[in-house]
Amino acid sequence: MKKILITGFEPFGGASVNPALEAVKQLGEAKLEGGEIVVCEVPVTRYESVDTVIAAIETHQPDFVITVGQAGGRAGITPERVAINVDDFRIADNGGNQPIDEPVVVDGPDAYFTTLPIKAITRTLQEQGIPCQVSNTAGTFVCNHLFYGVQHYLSGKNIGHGFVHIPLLPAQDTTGNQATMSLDVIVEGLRLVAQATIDNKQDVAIGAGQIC
Ligand code: PCA
Repeated sequence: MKKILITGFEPFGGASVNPALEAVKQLGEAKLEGGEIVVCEVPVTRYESVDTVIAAIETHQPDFVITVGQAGGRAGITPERVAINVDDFRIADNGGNQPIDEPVVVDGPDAYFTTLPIKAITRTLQEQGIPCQVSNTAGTFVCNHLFYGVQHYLSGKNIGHGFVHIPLLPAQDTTGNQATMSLDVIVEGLRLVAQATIDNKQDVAIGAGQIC
C-alpha cells in the first residue's frame, strides 16, 4: 500500500477560492488501488509554503508527494516537468513578499526535474477523457518556489514528487473568457494522477514536447 500526500494552495491575489484547495478537501476521501491519499493545505507564502509541506512529509512519511496549484488560463491539468531556482513574483504573495530575480535556494542547482511519471500520467488522464498536457514551466511565483523547495529537500531521499497545475473553476471566471474545469473533473483528474503515479514505476517514452 503506497501513501500519497497531495497538497493544495489556499486562495491568493485577493481571490476567495483556489481550486487546488477545494480539490484537496475532497481527495482525502478518494479511493486508489494499492494506495491511500493524505492531504494538506499550503499557504501562498514564500518560505512557509515549503516548511508546511516538509512538516507534512515528516508527519505522514509518504511514498509520493503531489503538490497542486491553480494556473489561470490553462485549459487542462498540467503536470510540470521542471522547477527553476528563481523567485520573480509579479504580485506579492499572501505574506507580502515580492522578490525579484532571487534564488529559491542560495547556491542550489539551476533546476530540478519532476520525479513523477508525467508522460504516463498525461496518457492516463487523456484516455479517461480529461484534458491533460505536460507543462514546461511552473512560472516563477510560489508554485515554482514550492516545487523547487520540496525537490531540494527530497534530494537523495526515496520519495517521488512533482507539481501539477490545474485550471480555474467556472465560478472564477464569470466573463467566460478563460478556460475553466469543473471541480468534479479536477478531483477525478488528480485522483488519476495519484493512481498513475502508483502504477508506473518507470515513465513511458511518448512524445509530449512543445514547439514555441
Ligand atoms: N498558484 C500560484 C501560487 C498558488 C497557486 O495556486 C502559482 O502558480 O504560482
